[in-house]
Amino acid sequence: MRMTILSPVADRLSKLAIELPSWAFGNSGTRFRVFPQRGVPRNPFEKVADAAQVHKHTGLAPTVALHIPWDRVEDYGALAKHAEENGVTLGTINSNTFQDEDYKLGSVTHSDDRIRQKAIDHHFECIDIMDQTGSRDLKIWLADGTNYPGQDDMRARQDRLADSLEKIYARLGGDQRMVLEYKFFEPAFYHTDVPDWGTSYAQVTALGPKAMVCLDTGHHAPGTNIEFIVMQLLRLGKLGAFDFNSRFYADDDLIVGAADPFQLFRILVEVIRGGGYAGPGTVFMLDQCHNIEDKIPGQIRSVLNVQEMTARALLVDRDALSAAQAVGDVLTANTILMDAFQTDVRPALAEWRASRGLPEDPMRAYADSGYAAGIVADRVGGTQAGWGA
Ligand code: PSV
Ligand code: MN
Ligand code: MN
Repeated sequence: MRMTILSPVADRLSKLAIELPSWAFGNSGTRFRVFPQRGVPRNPFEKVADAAQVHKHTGLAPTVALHIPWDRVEDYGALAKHAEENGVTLGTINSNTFQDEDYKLGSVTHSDDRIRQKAIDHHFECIDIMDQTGSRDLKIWLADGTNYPGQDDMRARQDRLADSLEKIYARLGGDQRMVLEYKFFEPAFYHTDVPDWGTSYAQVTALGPKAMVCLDTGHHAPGTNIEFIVMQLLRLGKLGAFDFNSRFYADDDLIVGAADPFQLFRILVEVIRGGGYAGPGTVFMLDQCHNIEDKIPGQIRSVLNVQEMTARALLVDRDALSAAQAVGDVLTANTILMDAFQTDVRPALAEWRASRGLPEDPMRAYADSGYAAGIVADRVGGTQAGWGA
């Protein structure tokens, strides 16, 4: 690669890896309507094949996260082999305790021991699956909460949560981890049992080093300074994973970097500053759905957005920034950050791709590949993604 603005950071840029959600490839929508698309996967094998297309054209997405039971199969070894044959591997296993009748009033926080044990057992099943897929991480997001003040004892629920998580944690193998995701509301509207990073942090810290926090960028109140939370969790050694997506109003799950690219940049600046970039500690995942746009190009655009903002964040002149900060030069410090954000890295990224044998324009390469027409012709009766439907 000839010298470009990215040459000084090219090696670090090549370390970027983003995990794709299997559920992004199935049909999804809102509670108002699901608009089905032709050619969507009919099973987890086809979801993995579609995810592999994203990696093939971008080199950025080597792993695929599964969601259980949506991605339940007879033979997980066969699914892992299929992934490898397609050039990717299976990543995080997501549990799901939000679609079963029994969990109306809670899952791992439920006051009924039978239901609580059922939720714990589901997580044991997820860990068994991790053993077969070779996945390291179990991701737990809980819909648990209440709708009305007085509906239940929030403190007792927190205690049951701690107890359940302890049992799940005890099942993890030596190299396995758990990440606990927080969300401030929905589907519960009065209180949520893991509403914020502080609660997640308190719960995982009580468990031990294999339990970490998962930060979903769409799970905060409007105006929240998410990069501050990123800084704090990295400082505390507990930022286990991101679920990247964009929001305008609530849990919108739009394409990452689409709504507020500057926020994504600021988050990535703190990730790099805090040592969370490209190490084993903090996984970059997407948690998105594509309700009205095509799914594979939607995921390609998403990983390219992350790459673009990562490149800009890597370009921040750290030494100059520290010097300006040290002397309290407010405007210079701000200018240094904004210079990096406002750098157009797209031409240099195209060259960076070409130098690695990747298409300069992955969106175009996918469009020209004929894959979309192939799946439309081959697949009839695709699956519901399971979320938002
Ligand atoms: C909940 O809103 C969430 O973001 C959790 O990560 C779930 O695993 C995911 O959605 C399901 O799509
Ligand atoms: Mn999420
Ligand atoms: Mn969400």
